[in-house]
This record gives sequence, C-alpha cells and structure tokens, in this order.
Amino acid sequence: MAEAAVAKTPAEPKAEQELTDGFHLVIEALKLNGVKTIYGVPGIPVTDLGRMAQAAGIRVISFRHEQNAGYAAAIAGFLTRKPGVCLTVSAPGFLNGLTALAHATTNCFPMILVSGSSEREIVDLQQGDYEEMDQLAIAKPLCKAAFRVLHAQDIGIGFARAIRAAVSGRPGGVYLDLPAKLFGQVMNAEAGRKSLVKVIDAAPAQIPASDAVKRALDLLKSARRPLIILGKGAAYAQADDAIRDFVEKSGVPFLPMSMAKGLLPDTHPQCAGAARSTVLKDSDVVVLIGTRLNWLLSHGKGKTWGEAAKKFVQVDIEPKEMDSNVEIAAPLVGDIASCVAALLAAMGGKWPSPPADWVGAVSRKREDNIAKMAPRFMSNAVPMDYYGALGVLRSVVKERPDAILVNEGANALDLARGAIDMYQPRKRLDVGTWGVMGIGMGYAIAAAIETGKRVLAVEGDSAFGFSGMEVETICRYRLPVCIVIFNNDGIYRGTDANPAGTDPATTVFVKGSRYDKMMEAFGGVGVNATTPDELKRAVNEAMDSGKPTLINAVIDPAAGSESGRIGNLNPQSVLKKK
Ligand code: OXT
Ligand code: ADP
Ligand code: MG
Repeated sequence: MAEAAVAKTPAEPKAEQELTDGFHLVIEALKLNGVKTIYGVPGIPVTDLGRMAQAAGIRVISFRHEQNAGYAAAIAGFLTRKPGVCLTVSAPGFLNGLTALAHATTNCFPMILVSGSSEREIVDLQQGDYEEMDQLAIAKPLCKAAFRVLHAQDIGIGFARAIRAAVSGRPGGVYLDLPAKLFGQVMNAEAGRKSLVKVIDAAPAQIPASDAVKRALDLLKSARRPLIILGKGAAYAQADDAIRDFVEKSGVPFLPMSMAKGLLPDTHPQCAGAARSTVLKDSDVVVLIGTRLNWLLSHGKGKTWGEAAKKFVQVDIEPKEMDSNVEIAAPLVGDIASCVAALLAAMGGKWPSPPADWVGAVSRKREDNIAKMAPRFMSNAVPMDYYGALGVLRSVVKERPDAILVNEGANALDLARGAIDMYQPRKRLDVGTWGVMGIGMGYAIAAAIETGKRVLAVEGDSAFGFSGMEVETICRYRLPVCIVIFNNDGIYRGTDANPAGTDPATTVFVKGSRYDKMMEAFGGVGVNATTPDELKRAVNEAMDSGKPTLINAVIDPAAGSESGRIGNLNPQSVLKKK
C-alpha cells in the first residue's frame, strides 16, 4: 500500500521543464469537456480557481449563497443535457451546496458539485483543520456518485468519471472533492496534458429490446381509453420531434407533468392538461414517458386513478423504476429518444385512432374546464386575486412563447401551472419532485445564461425569500430577468392571526412589504403593481427591455388556500386550540 501511494505522488519536476499545477489541470479538464459556465461562491481554497477559470474563458457566475448557485447548476443540467457545475468552498459552503446536489439527484438532473476541502491527514485524524469535514462521506448518500482526487495526475480521470456518472443512464448529481493541497501540486505540463480525458459518448443511447416495443404497442392497441403522460424526463431527452410524432400518430390524449408542459403546446387538441382528473380516473392503458409514479401521480393507485382497471406502459432509462409503485405491464427500458423512435418505427404507416367516444369525452371535459376558468382571468378586482394577475401573465407568455417561465410558491405555483399555457419545450421550470422553495433565482439566472432568452419568474412572496438576495447577482450580471412577486403578505395567506400573544402568526409577513425596493437597491427596475393594468404594463416593459426588474404584485391576502392544491398532504390537528 505504502509503495503504491509513493508511486502516485507526482514526480518532482526537473528545473526548466514546462510545468502545470492542479489549478490549471482542473480548468483544462473542464474546458476539454465543453464546460462553459461555473456557478459558485468563491473563498478558501477555490478563490484562485474561480479567477483563473474566468481568465481562461470559462464564465464564472458568483452567487451570494451556494444553494442558489447549486440550483443554477442543476437546472443548467436539465436545460443542456450536460452536467451543470457548481463550485463551493469547504464545509459550510459545501453543505450549502448539498441541498441543490440532492435536489438534482432527486429530479434526475445532471450536475457536479465540485468542492474544495480540507487536508485529509488532518481531517481523518480529526485534528481541527480549517473548515474540517469529511465531505465525501457526507455527500455520498445524497448523490449518484462521489469521488475525491488526491493527486494532480488523477484530475483528468476524476472529472471524466464525474461527467459520465452525471449524464449516463438516469442523470443525477455527482460530488467531486478536491482537497486544498491538490490545487498547488505541480507536475510536468506534457504529462499533465496527457492525463486529461475528453469523455467520449458520455450518455450512450440505450436501445430498447424489440419484444418490449412490441409488448408496449400491443397493449396500447388494445386500449379503449388510452392516455400518454409526459414527464420532465421526456423534456430532458430533447427528442421533441419524435415525441410529437408519436403522440400525434397515436391520436391518444396526453397529460403533461408540470415541467413537461410545452413539449407539445398546451393548446394542442390532444392535450388533456385541463381534464386531468378525468383522464387519470377513466383511462385504461397509460403510457408513461419520462415520469415516475411518485406522489405527483398519487403512486398510480387510489382514488385519483379510479375504479377502472389500469395497465401501464413505462418508458424509462432506469430499469429499477419499473414496478416501483404498481405493476408495469409493459416496461420499455431505454433512453427516450431511442424508445420513441422504436415505437414510431414499429407502428408502421397507419395506426388505428383511439375510440372516438373516449377522445370526445376528454375533449368535452377539457373545453368545459377551460370555459370555466376563462372569466376568472378577466377579474379586475383590487387588491388583485391570483386569477386577475395570472390572466395578465398568461397573455405575456402567449405573446412570447420562447420566454422561460420560472415558478415557485404554493398558490402562486399551483394556480400559475394551470393558468399559463406553455407553447415550447423546456420553457417551464419549477419546484420539481420535492416541491422545494428556493429554486427561483438560481433557476432564473441559469436559464438566462444558458439560453440567452428572457426569463419571467413568478414567485410567491415566501418562495422568493429563500433566494431573494440573488437579485443583486441578477443586476450585477445584467440578466434579462423579470421577477413578479405575488405578494399576499405570507405563506398561503396573509390573514392568519396568533391567538395567544403579540408575536405574528407563523405564516404571515410584514404587511404591505415593498419587494420592488430590493431591486432598486442594486440598480434594477422596481415596480409596485396594484392592478392588472399596472402589472401588464410593467411586465411588458421588462420583457421588452430585458432590464432586471422586480414587480411587487399586490395580491389580496385572503385569496390563497392553505398549501395551494396539496392541502390534502398537510396534517391538521383536530385537538389544536382555536
Ligand atoms: O381535472 P380537474 O377538474 O381536477 O382540474 C384540474 C385540471 O384539469 C384543471 N386545469 C385547467 N382548467 C382550465 N384551464 C386550464 N388551462 C387548466 N389546466 C389545468 O385545473 C385542475 C388542477 O390542475 P393541476 O394543477 O394540473 O392538477 P392538480 O390536481 O393540482 O395536480 C396534482 C399535483 C400534485 C400534480 C399538482 O398539484 C402539483 O404539481 N403540485 C405541486 C405542489 C408543490 O410542489 N407545491 C410546493 C410545496 S407546498 C409547501 O410545501 C410550501 N412550503 C414549505 C416549504 C417548502 N416547500 N420548501 C422548503 C425548502 N421549505 C418549506 C412553503 C414555505 S409552499 C411554501 C411557501 C408558500 O407561500 P408563497 O408566498 O410562496 O405562496 P402563496 O401560496 O402564493 O402565498
Ligand atoms: P415528472 O416529475 O415530470 O413526473 P420525474 O422526475 O418523476 O418526472 O421522472 C423523470 C423520469 O425520466 C425518471 O424516472 C428518469 O429516469 C427518466 N429519464 C430521464 N432522462 C431520461 C432519458 N433520456 N431517457 C429515458 N428516461 C429518462
Ligand atoms: Mg404568499
């Protein structure tokens, strides 16, 4: 063992040799693999790494808090199918970034959290190093893979492993631990160059078996009331044309999960988004494409799914996902692009339309629900209710279908999801699998940087508070982000009272807060909007100008409901004192 360790130590470079060091090798490894942006927070031991990466042409976006940088990296991964990179300092910075790493893993987004760390010899003997922490051990259960690099000549392999682990198979978060001493290690430049690895075919196609394709199509053909559900895995796959062709050729109604909205337009005649409960309850064969039967789909059973017998086809890259909640009659394991291409090919020239009574029933339910909602968008109530304000934003997005919508909150999330139609793939980014608050500003920043598009962030006032300091980052990098805060004075509602004392209720905030002033503090545009007209003018101006803007949309504090549309998950004590 001791001998092997000695052999791994970089050879002492001879005088006059061209030299490189850990800093340069990390940067070269990233550049070689096409990483264009690093999201992070500088500090010991990675300050110089950030500076040098910037000097070497990598865009380094400095945040105010690592969690937001991490969320930025996570969504960059979703948008680009390349791992988003987040760079943090040791222990506390690493821990701040860890929530986002776990979030990336949970949501199947490729991301690498690269963190500086303290010296192994001291950490392992627990002798109290600066920011001492066994980061690798802590990260391991929260990500897909975790690696540490101790020697400069292993940097190339370390990054190659991290990149491949993040994007191959089911994508996810990877941790890469770089102890401080690594950066200063010097080695021969030529040997260093040779040690770098350009990852070939990082996410290889995974072709489905032909009998599995046949089984899936036989089941689909036998359906009386078929349904296709598209999830964010389908959006991630970037097989947009093939997915549209498959849906249209099958003629089957499709239900987009939240971040799959826009994969086909919400206005598509087959879209069943506005008939959600009907299609879940009454369908008999359900084709899941890049979506899990987790809590968001009521685990594929129970009241939501109704009495009718159900059979599932599931298209997913992760074999272990099959039968995770209910029996999957036709598992189709492979990458979505390959699976959908194989389905299309096997469908041949003509495919029977689904029964007209089913398609008609879904259509009628959809039109009913749409007609019911339409008048609410015309509300001119002051203070605004959610629908009056959302009516404005719905039109803004309709007129700018390529803008990216970031959305978080409870009512501000759930009502916006239904109200705002999406028209293009990967334009709706939201709280995801965990329903996590705090993704807002990190997502908005990365969306602007990765796509160059205008970003509209629709935020509950509570949700915004989790990442609000990043408005400074948005101003500093002059990003075309328009934030609309649905300010209802609190979490769910601003009307709660504490019956037992002078402290405010746990769910309410300072009444009449002016979040727009926060934006003004950093040179951005702040607007206080109290009517739908004022809101419309301000959002249109922001989306036209691209100037960082924050609009404080004043919403009736009584308008929301507890936990938005997932109040059923919120336990309430029957014994509590009124
Ligand atoms: O078919 P039916 O009849 O059922 O009708 C459905 C559709 O068919 C129809 N529909 C339409 N009709 C007409 N036209 C159109 N276009 C249309 N589209 C759809 O509408 C209904 C509903 O459709 P939907 O929405 O698709 O269906 P449904 O039943 O809601 O779907 C179920 C779900 C589960 C898939 C869906 O609800 C969903 O995706 N939910 C996600 C919910 C979620 O993740 N919420 C966030 C977490 S809540 C809570 O935890 C909060 N916290 C705690 C906290 C968190 N989360 N994180 C951290 C780090 N710390 C703490 C906090 C602090 S929320 C929160 C802050 C809240 O306060 P804010 O101030 O931010 O926000 P406000 O509430 O605004 O104050
Ligand atoms: P949603 O929340 O929209 O329902 P989920 O995050 O639950 O979506 O599910 C996404 C699924 O997509 C995961 O099971 C993941 O394994 C799968 N997935 C992601 N990328 C691909 C891909 N390229 N090919 C096949 N499956 C994929
Ligand atoms: Mg609120």
